[in-house]
Amino acid sequence: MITNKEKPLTPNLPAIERLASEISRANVSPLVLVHGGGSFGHPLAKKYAIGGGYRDQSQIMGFSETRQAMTTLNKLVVDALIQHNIPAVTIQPSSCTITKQGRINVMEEKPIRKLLELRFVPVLYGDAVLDSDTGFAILSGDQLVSSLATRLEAERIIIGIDVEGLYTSDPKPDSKAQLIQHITLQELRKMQHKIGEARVTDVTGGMLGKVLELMPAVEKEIQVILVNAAKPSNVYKALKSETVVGTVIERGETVA
Ligand code: IP8
Repeated sequence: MITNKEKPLTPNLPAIERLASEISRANVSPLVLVHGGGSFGHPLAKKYAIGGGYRDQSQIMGFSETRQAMTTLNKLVVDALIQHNIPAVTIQPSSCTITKQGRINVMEEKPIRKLLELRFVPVLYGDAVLDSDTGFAILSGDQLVSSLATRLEAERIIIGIDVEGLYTSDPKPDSKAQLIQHITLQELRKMQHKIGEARVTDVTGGMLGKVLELMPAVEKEIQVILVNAAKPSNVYKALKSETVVGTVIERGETVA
């Protein structure tokens, strides 16, 4: 969404600019922002198979390049935020996190807490990180959001995507696919098998995998809202807790 997915290393500057202005207008505090890798992180991570961990020296330059590409995208985001008068400060995930088998294992969160205390807006992103077992790994923005929200006891997580939310099936090939406007953890667990069944990653068009990553946060009673950030004002409305088309995920009744 904040990059042009078809073209490697190409930002979507109008989208970055618009989202920065929506976030500024909403004026929510405390706030932590996390962005993904888009066409900056993903093509390089794929080219050098960073997600699979260290195999040989040929990946070493690729790891550096992936990290550097992410700092380039992050700078564009933070520049736009600062221009809109948001006191944004980057926290580089790869400098404060170590994963174990791709899952966050060590995370120094004190600088983030301190920034929030002083009313800064910490900005993090999906990153290539060091891994205690596999050498390195890709830490997705989704895993980061879920873990951070839980650690910082966030009230809500707003996920800006380029579709309306979670669908019953992939809306691209399936015209009968319906937007799920509200789903509980229990209902989500029932959908979980769909991922296993499908040979392709995700039958709901990539969204179910994303949502499952957020389940640990929902379990802690943190509400998750998925909105189409490609549509102007959606992120603003979600930040202001106004009604907005999307998917709300809540813990619901205690799950047996
Ligand atoms: O876009 C992945 O983050 P995501 C970041 O949130 C990299 O999955 C470096 C590919």
